[in-house]
Amino acid sequence: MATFVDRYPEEAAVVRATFVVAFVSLGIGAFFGLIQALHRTGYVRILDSVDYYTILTGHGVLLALVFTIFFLLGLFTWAVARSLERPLPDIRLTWAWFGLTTTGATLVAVAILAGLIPSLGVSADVLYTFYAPLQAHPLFYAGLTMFIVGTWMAGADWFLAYRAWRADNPDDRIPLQTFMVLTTMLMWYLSTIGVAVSAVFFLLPWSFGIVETVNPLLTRTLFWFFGHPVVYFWLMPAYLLWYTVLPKLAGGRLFSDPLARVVFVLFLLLSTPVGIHHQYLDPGISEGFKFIAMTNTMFLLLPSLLTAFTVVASMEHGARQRGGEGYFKWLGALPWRDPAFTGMALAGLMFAAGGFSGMINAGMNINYLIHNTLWVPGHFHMTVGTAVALTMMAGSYWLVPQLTGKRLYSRPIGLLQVVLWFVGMVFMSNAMHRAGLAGVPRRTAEPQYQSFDFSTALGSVGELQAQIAFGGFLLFVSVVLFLFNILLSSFETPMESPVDDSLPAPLSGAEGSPLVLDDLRLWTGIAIVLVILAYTLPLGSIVTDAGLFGDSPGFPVLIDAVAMLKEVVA
Ligand code: HAS
Ligand code: CU1
Repeated sequence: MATFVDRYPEEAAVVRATFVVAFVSLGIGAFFGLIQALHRTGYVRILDSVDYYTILTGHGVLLALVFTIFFLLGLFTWAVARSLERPLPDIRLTWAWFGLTTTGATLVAVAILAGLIPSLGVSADVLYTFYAPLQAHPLFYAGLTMFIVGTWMAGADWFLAYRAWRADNPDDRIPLQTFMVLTTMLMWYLSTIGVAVSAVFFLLPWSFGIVETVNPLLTRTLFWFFGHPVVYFWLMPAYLLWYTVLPKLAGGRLFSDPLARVVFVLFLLLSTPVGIHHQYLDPGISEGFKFIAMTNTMFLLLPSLLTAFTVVASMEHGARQRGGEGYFKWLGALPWRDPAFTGMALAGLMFAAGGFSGMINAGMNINYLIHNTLWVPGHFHMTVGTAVALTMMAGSYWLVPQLTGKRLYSRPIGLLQVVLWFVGMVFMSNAMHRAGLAGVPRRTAEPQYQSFDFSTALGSVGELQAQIAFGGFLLFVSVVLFLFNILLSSFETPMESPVDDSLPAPLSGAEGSPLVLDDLRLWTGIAIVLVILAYTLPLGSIVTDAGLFGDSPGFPVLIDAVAMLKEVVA
């Protein structure tokens, strides 16, 4: 079987382009992370603390939004072409969304980094969550809007490919990888409504001075309408790799295709109506709505717990095909020398801990203890920072040879890199969690206060700071090794024999699952109803309390139109 790059050369070129943008963002964002880790622990301060927030905004945007989503764009393009066994409908549309997303991301990055040169008068020190009352230059919101529209176009590209495939295969079940892409994009279309409304109707006109004020709680709630689902937009590509590639790397087969479909349908249904779990301490939202968000969040643990079961069962199946035995000894039979396998397995292992800390976050009462403390960055460096980022790096070791036709430069370096990432993250995220419990705040350049010492139950904050700096340093070294390995792979000689990118059939296939699972219209309809139930009243009360635009009446042109209408009617 020819390698992907031979079968779909044009799609492979787009995937390579998205990976280049993703990896450049990874490198810059990781460098900023090193600066932050050394700065806030007091070891090395190369910039003024006032510039820390520019670097922190760059770190969050380039890593959490650009690196992850550009990798997703490439991975999903690969997965759709591969699993439908056909090229995308029109490569011009594909390059168009790549161009729009890349231009948008570049404008956002320019708006952020311009903040380091005050004379430019452009800044966006709004952190990656960019909610008011922090305000960025219009360039930031314009770039963000372009980026989001570009991702919508990418989704349309993949849906058009699916529709063409469906016309030729009216009775087949949706191939699993395409099913995962389409359900993820449906969730993305629904959840990005919040951030698109916030950016286009409120933040952009506000940053242009067209409206004087916004209602910060409204724009913040619209952000979190999107802000929790976006974490699953990062996670679902990792899950696509854990479900469809990791079993093969383990030498086995996916335990259950139907269970995988159930998991992705649950994410489509439940990802969006929970965003208020980021706002347990926000005034202006009633406790009742927060309680509903908490309850929904607890349901949301199910798809990941199902994943833990399915993926580990698949790994065990692989291990036993390789001669593994016993209750746990089979772990030793797994291919731990393969950087792609070991990176994904370690990412999953850390996600078990990251998920646990997510459960702590989700408890309304216990959240009061950790909200806005360093515990939360501890949580998301295990989730997006490892479950997602390490899986994407590990997956690249398996994907890049298929996209270039050239072998990986060094598997040993790849193995060292993934282990270094895991060890660095253990140090950094564990210390962040513990510092958070001692009350150390997040998003602060200098978390020390006059005549006040944080006291921890175990050890000292100084010891925790050392672990954060040390862990952060290991993570940076790990990224350098990753980029070095990928870069040198591009200079390797082309491989004679094609890469085996075949994926074994699952142990229990789609044919064993109810056809209704593939009824994407039904699941999307239910998802929309759940979002309406979760958000109508909270948003309604927020607008009633403090208006659409806060203290100002809103768009002057709208005000005049309303006044004119009143005159006509009167
Ligand atoms: Fe979270 C805050 C709750 C998952 C990311 N989260 C954040 C923020 C980010 C983030 C970025 O309820 C900060 C936002 C900000 O800047 O303010 N989170 C949860 C819950 C889950 C969860 C309940 N988060 C994620 C994922 C993320 C992510 C995934 C990124 C990808 N999170 C919260 C809450 C807050 C929050 C509150 C607000 C805190 C505050 O007050 O600000 C759940 O989805 C977790 C479910 C996961 C599990 C684990 C299952 C285990 C698996 C591993 C299988 C093992 C394998 C390998 C495959 C139950 C699937 C095994 C290996 C062998 C060798 C066998
Ligand atoms: Cu969340």
